[in-house]
Amino acid sequence: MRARTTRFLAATAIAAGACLLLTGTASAVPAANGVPEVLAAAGSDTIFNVTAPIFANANSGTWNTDPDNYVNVPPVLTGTTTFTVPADPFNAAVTYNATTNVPPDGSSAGKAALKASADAGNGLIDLARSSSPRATSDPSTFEYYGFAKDGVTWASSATGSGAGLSLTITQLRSIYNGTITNWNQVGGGNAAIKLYLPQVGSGTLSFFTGTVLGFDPATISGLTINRFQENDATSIPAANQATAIVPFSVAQWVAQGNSVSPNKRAGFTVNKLTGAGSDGAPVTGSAGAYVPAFADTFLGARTVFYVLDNRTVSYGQAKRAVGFDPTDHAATASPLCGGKLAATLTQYGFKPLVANANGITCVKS
Ligand SMILES: [Ca+2]
Ligand SMILES: [Ca+2]
Repeated sequence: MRARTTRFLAATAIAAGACLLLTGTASAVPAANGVPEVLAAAGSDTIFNVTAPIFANANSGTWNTDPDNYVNVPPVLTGTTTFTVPADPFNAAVTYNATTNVPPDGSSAGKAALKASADAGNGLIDLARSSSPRATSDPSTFEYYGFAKDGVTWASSATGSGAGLSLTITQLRSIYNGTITNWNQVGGGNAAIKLYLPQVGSGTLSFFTGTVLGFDPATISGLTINRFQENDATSIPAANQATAIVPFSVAQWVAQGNSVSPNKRAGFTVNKLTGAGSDGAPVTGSAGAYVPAFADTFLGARTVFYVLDNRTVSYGQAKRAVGFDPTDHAATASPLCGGKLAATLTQYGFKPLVANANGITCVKS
């Protein structure tokens, strides 16, 4: 896998002779600066896929006259696959692989890479994809731009022992604390429940354990916790899929069902979780036209973010694609924060945020 560089290279050649013609846009976020920067995002799996069209808009939208190249680093590489973040005036090219230089996998790793880039002044990672909010350990220079809501609920195989069930929040917690151990105790088939949680460092993991469950099952002695790559049911061994219970991002499930993200559902469905502020189905519609259907009051609803560090060398240029400034309104903010990408967000299974009085659809924190 290689980052798309054609536009960047062509634009670099143009900029070399004509950067004075790059007069910027009407945006009140930082103006185009004519410098051909590479803006690389890393971290969360949950918003990896939706970042592709957001960055495509920044790379080829008519609003952006700057010769920048927004690059979306995948959270996981396998086999001999590599991914190169091209060089720019501030940093040499860096190639990630599956073994010796793995990309940041998950929100925490993405934010650690952002901080490391800011500390080093090299601008390797300019944006962190995050499905978890600000942590007390974050540097004060981090800026969170929340741009949509995702839902996290439980999922099971549509052909397994927990197929099609509805669980109460109490039942879900009793399953993950080891009180309920068999699917037949909640109306399913007679089979031991295999507990799965996402990989350590996942924002979905920290949200599911910290907010939905209210405890971390990994701290309970005697429980067997299996790990899988978040939002990827194919990473669960086939022999365990029929009896597994997993947390799953509604957005990722919808995007995979709408064929805008690779389908890694392996026949798993996201299911009803009642008693948690949204008793209905988390998703409605049919294949190709699924939409998220959880209420904003759902305990499993969470905001997703792009995180910037205002110390990084390309901070202002990163903000042009995903942020806004206090004086902005819908027409002057980034397209994402001016509400112009709402249809894209929905297609990828996210609920756009409600616009404020100025039409801004992002929340800064
Ligand atoms: Ca630039
Ligand atoms: Ca950079």
